[in-house]
Amino acid sequence: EMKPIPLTLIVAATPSHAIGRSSALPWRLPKEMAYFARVTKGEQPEQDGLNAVIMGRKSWEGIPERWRPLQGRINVVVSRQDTFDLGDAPHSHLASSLPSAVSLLSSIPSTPISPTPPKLNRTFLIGGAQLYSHGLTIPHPSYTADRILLTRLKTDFSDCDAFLPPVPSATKGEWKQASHKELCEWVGWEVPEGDRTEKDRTGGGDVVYEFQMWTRES
Ligand code: FOL
Repeated sequence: EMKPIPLTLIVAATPSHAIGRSSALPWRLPKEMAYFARVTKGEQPEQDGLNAVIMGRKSWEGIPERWRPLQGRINVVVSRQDTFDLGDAPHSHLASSLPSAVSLLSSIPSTPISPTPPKLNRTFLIGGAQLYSHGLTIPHPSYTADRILLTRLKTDFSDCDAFLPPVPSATKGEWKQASHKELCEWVGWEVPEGDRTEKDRTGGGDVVYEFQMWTRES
């Protein structure tokens, strides 16, 4: 019996749980994106290894090419197309399902560039809708989605086509919102508390959001 590896979902969602439009984010919020990058890279004082991000194929395609793979993190892309082309991105891997992505991470192969496999620190599920839904609803012995870093946007966006599934409460324990202090302790640095206002750089207006953490007992 193997101990399930903890997965942290990280997501920004509107009041109607919208997360995406045409494989991309409906908004451009540089400070919110900087939070995503800083949290997923990780800066725990004791951190030795690399964090990993697992994402679906459409999410990979939605990341601007110049940012792919997400630097300083092991990237795993989930696609049913076994020939899907990731390019020659370093630290990037293709898996056919979420369980395969997790199992791949537990045995990262060494490459000519990194003759020793990097030590794996935290693993984040970064979307999109299909993968969040799998992570939250389908139990598997190899992993447990026990934490959500939710950026709760207080503004809605039109024409979205991807939504966060309603967080299940009946199965596998209740989700509880952690305190701001617990969020800071978990990420290892001082996260801004309460409502933040940032201008949407796609040309929209001001967007108000809050950084939250939710956890459940596995
Ligand atoms: N979670 C949160 N809180 N916000 C998000 O925007 C978000 N986005 C995704 C998943 N979870 C999220 C998936 N979409 C990039 C682009 C799209 C994307 C995720 C990441 C991206 O370009 N990231 C770079 C940019 C860093 C920067 O601009 O500062 C990175 O290095 O992470």
